[in-house]
Formats: sequence, C-alpha cells, structure tokens
Amino acid sequence: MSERTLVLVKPDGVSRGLVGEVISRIERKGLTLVALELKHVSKELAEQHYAEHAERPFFGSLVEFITGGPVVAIVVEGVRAIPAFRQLAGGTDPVEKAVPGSIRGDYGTEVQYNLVHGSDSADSAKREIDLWFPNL
Ligand code: FUP
Repeated sequence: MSERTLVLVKPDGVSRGLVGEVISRIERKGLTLVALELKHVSKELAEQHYAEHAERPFFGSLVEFITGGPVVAIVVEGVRAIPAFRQLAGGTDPVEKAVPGSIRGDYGTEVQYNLVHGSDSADSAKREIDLWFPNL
C-alpha cells in the first residue's frame, strides 16, 4: 500500500549542501518525489509544525533554528514511505541513536542540527502535508 510522508531538509542540511544527497537516498530507496519546494519558514508555520513540542524546553531554539534559513520541503510517496524514510533518516540523536549509514548517522553530531525531518505516523503525515502543501 502506497502512502505519503513529509520530508524536510532542515536549514543545516541546506547550508551544508546535502539536499542532493538526501534526495538521492530517497530515490535509491525506491520512493518517489511528489512535491518539492525551497521555503523560507515563518514563525507561525514552524510553531504549527512542531506544536507537539510546544511545552518542551528546546521549543524556542528549535523554532529559531528552523526559521533561520531556507528549508527544502518534500512530499515523498511509496510503499511504507513513512517508516522507510524514518529508517533512512536514523534516530533523532545523530550520535547516540542514528547508526552509520543513515543520514543523521553519517552527517550529524548534534540533536538540534539533525539535518532532516520525516513524519512519524500516518496522522502526522496527513497533518504535516496539509500544513506545508495546502494546495496539493
Ligand atoms: P524526530 O521525530 O526524530 O525528528 O524527533 P522529535 O520529533 O522527537 O524531535 C523533533 C526535533 O526536535 C528534533 F529533530 C530535534 C529537536 N530536539 C531537540 O532539539 N532536542 C531534544 O532533546 C529533542 C529534540
């Protein structure tokens, strides 16, 4: 069963020139790009995207980071696309959780600067795709 997920290459991934690398890994996995946009993220969009973390101590700095430079937002489609991209991304902490071979495990060291986002469930994917691509 095909499904869609929202992928973000965060400002650190864009500024480090890793957009092509992330897209390449998505394509090599057998997933398809459905929509793609380079976006400057408003504070409002960032706060909505990370609403589940609103009460966490890192929320302010996370919103500041994600609005601090352009982000590449991508809708990715394919069989088991949601867990498949989470596998490509690796765990949230690039050193403690993400293994080498994953995007975060290969390129990251700090939790906040973990390069990519991928929806974590079907409900989140729907909510996030509606938020980032309202016309899709
Ligand atoms: P993930 O689903 O792997 O992107 O991770 P979470 O939804 O748990 O966290 C969202 C983002 O919050 C992470 F990508 C980075 C940031 N974060 C921190 O900055 N510090 C933390 O302790 C946990 C998460």
